[in-house]
Amino acid sequence: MSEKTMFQKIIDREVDADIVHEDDRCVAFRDINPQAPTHILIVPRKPIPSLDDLEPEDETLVGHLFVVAREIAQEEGLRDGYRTVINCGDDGGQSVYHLHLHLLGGRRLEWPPG
Ligand code: DGP
Repeated sequence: MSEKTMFQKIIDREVDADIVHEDDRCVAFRDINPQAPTHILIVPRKPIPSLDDLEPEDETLVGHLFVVAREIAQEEGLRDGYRTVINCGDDGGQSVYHLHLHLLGGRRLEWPPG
């Protein structure tokens, strides 16, 4: 069996994280290296490595991640907007191979990304 990712260890409560939301399908916690005043990762419990590994059966799960992102954005008071990002693969800047949705806000974010 392949080694658990850091996010799987957080989901399994083997590694500490600042968890802000948890339900039967996902866990959300603050990024250890925040790029904005609010930087939260929304991670499905299902260990899907990346966006590129999604199956048709994951459609509802991915939608759920975005609904949770919106709920957390409201709780965090991100009234002026926020950004959601999924990095995919090496060129997409993915470093942890357990699918996750970044929620960033609390400052004006630039576009395009580098
Ligand atoms: P990505 O590059 O899209 O794969 O984003 C991975 C993010 O995960 C990155 O912003 C840093 C964060 N991260 C990595 N390891 C840990 C950890 O152990 N705890 C927490 N809270 N975040 C982590």
